[in-house]
Amino acid sequence: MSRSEIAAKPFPLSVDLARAALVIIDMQRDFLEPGGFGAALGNDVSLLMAAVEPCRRMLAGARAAGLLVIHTREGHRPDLSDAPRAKVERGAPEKRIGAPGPMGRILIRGEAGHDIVPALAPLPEEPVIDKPGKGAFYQTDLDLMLRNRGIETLLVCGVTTEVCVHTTVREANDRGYRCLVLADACASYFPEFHEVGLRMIAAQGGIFGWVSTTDTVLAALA
Ligand code: C5J
Repeated sequence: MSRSEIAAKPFPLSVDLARAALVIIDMQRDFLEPGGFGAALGNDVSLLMAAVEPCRRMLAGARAAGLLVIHTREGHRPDLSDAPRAKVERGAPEKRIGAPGPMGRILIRGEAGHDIVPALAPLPEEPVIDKPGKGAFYQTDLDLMLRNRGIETLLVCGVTTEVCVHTTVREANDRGYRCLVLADACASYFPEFHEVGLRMIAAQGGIFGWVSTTDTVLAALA
């Protein structure tokens, strides 16, 4: 694979595709599906579901091009030993992490709602990073995996734009990775946060990274 110049904001990014990885953030049933935890909180999950097809196309393109694909999931151990009290003790007690939810205990590993949506199911050889925080680098072996493979650029998509995507991109940027965020393959329950979140990434000459689209990146991978 070769180097490719990918159109992006705030300026085109030159990507060595052999040193690029696709990172799909938290496309979990509880956040996305009607009948899940996100919906139970009163969110319009169709806003998040809109990112599934762009993510699916990006995933297919990355697999076809032989890119490393990494999936992440936000969640905790069943005994909550990895969940800070400050995180657990937030919101109404019946809607807290570990409480019984519509698809099993909320944000607990192994529960149905914690799983990735079927359309984006990881292949056995694709690493899945189970993360206790919003950022995919915090208390995980993601950085080690990326460095072992010589990865320099992350193509980032998933949900939600302003929370786990943003936190991960900020963490990655500080660790020296170039992050190219796929605007249409990210989503938020709050459209205005999605828009502003993307603008924040590309502002000030790309202060955290670059923003492009699924079609643009797929054309570069083809
Ligand atoms: C993610 C969240 N994945 N919003 N989580 O963004 O709590």
